[in-house]
Amino acid sequence: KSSALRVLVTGAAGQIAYSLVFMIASGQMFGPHQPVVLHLLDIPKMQEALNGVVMELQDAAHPLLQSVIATTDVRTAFTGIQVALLVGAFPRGPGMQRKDLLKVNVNIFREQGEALNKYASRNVKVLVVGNPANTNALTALTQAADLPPQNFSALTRLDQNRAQAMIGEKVGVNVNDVHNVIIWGNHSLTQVPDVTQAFLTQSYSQVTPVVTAVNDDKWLKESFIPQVQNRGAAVIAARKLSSAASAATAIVCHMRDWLLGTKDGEYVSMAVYSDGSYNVPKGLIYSFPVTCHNGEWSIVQGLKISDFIQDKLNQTTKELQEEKDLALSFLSE
Ligand code: NAX
Repeated sequence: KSSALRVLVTGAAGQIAYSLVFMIASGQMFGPHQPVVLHLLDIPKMQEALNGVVMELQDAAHPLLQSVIATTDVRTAFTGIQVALLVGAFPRGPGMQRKDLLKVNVNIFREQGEALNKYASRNVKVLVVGNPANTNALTALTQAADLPPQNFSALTRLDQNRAQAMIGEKVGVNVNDVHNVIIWGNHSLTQVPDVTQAFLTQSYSQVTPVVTAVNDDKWLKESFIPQVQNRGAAVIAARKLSSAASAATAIVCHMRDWLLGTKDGEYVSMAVYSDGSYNVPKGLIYSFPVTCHNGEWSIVQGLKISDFIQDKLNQTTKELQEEKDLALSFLSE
């Protein structure tokens, strides 16, 4: 019997966590034979709500859940963790400037980066979900000098899942038959959904490029891309709350693929530390197509980038570079 994996979820009294912690406890993230200890962190004013989540976890009676540590103390939360799902962040209030929002979050992720460096397992795998996710991941990474930058990532899998579902809907195939849609860059409105490498596999029939199956360049450029970019806003408009269950599902996909590996011939999108691939400046946390084996990701190399996509990559790169510069200026204050 394998020993329990220590998994931290921050923002544990929030919306996404309310789906996520039950998925983890039920074995969907790490498989049906991997026991877990959940470390749950939220801020002091959420302590009571957090206690309620613990009660429900107990009542769900999942056999893989060995124990729960629910706390508002950063050190207790981060000690010995092997997986860190950093979901909590400061939300953007009405009238709040992007710059002010970034500053508050730089302070949160500075503290959490330091805590990772001091208290977490040396192999800890970190996924940042709280927005601005890419730059929050970069902030945490800069404070964790003793940990490899390859252990940090940010979530763009929800964007990928949205894009694949939209293509499946358009051409009338199950989403499971849609492969290798890429999300490049920032988890923001400048993200670049790219179907140039994507293909369909319908059971027992030929592999077809998505571009051929859709056969509508105007739709791909003028409807599909903005619809993926704006899907989060559409959910907020409808639900009066941001995406939560779909975000939790995407977090499960991201971590499962990272730890247990991607399928042969298939790649997934993860925002990771740029090594300069595709002329993306080194050191940005940038969403790339990756494959994963033995708990390590690698960026898929050699894909052909059209001028249309390259122009969009330049815009998302510029935005991430600006966010990085701003975050570094706050860190040096
Ligand atoms: P909620 O506001 O429901 O929950 C956030 C929780 O985080 C709250 O309970 C809050 O008290 C807690 N929190 C705040 N600061 C904290 C700190 N320093 N330490 C620990 N906990 C802290 O938000 P929810 O809907 O769960 O979304 C969480 C984050 O995910 C938001 O930043 C949101 O923008 C982001 N998202 C990112 C997505 C992505 O694809 N990267 C998609 C979904 C989501 O919008």
